[in-house]
Amino acid sequence: MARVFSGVQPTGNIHIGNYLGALKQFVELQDENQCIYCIVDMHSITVPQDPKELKDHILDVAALYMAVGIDPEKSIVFVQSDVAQHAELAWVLMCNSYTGELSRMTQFKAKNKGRESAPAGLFTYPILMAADILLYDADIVPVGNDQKQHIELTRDVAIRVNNKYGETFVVPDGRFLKAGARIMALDDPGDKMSKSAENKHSRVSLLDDDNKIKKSIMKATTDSDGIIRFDPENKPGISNLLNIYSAFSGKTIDDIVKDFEGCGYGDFKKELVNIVQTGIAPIRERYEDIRNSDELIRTLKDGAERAGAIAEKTMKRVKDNFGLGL
Ligand code: AQP
Repeated sequence: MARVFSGVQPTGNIHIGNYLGALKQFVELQDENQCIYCIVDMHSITVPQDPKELKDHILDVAALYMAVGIDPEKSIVFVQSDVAQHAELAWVLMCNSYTGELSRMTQFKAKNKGRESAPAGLFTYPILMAADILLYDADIVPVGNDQKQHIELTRDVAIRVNNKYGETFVVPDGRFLKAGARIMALDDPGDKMSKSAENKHSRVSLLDDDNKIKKSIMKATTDSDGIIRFDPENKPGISNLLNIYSAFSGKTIDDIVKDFEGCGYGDFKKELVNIVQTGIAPIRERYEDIRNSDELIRTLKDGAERAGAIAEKTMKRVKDNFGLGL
């Protein structure tokens, strides 16, 4: 059985990009693998968070995990800051990584745009992510395309440590889906869809009601030639919508383009609204029940205990190999 690890930041409500790029894979993988899914709250504080909102978002994301189909009987689900070894291992890895490689990370460059000085945590974020993954000897890391560079860095650091200190870490592989690997913002298809973007119509969140879904999709930026064709380079807006359509319907993009031959963007968008509303409604309904149940906290505490036991074993191996402690 392969070990799977991944996480989502509690920085807001999960959107269809997170769902199609990552969460759908989380669910697919849990029958055949040992899966560990984390709510990575320590990552979220690399940018300022309101403490009360953060606490709520942790539980929102946890409830959404279960609502999309993650089963805590099959998978371990927990909150990152409840397992102290994440921070402990991150320090060890930071001592084995370089400022040069971290400054090449495109996500850091994007989040740091326009600032004179960045929080050190924003800069070292990919190392905390490497620690999350390596702590659990993960073989597979299901993520969206935006995390490709961070997975590569994780592999580089793992190989570097193994070469220097002897076999310490499993070298993981990223797992990326074809249809949902990179969903772009609805208002600007040059940017990826993001939880924390200011314009709420840039995304569809899993908790949006039907009205909001309709508004956001109908307002989505397209182009002026009005022809439904998949061409991400020259027609990024409609290509993004085709991608979303394909991921929700399971149809190939070629088939969708054929189905809508001769139709305008308005007709296509109306059908997309329908498909997304239908896909999201059952998740939203399940979420309400789960979010309001006492079971949620118990599940997360139990998950932290199970994750902590694995993390402790890895840290013992790391400390032994590095000569740390008594
Ligand atoms: N637009 C996207 N398309 C496909 N996959 C995506 N992911 C994120 N955005 C897209 C994947 O979702 C998982 C969880 O992401 P995260 O919460 O750890 O952080 P992120 O990548 O920074 O996501 P956001 O939504 O953009 O959050 P903020 O606004 O807080 O930065 C990851 O597997 C990611 O690849």
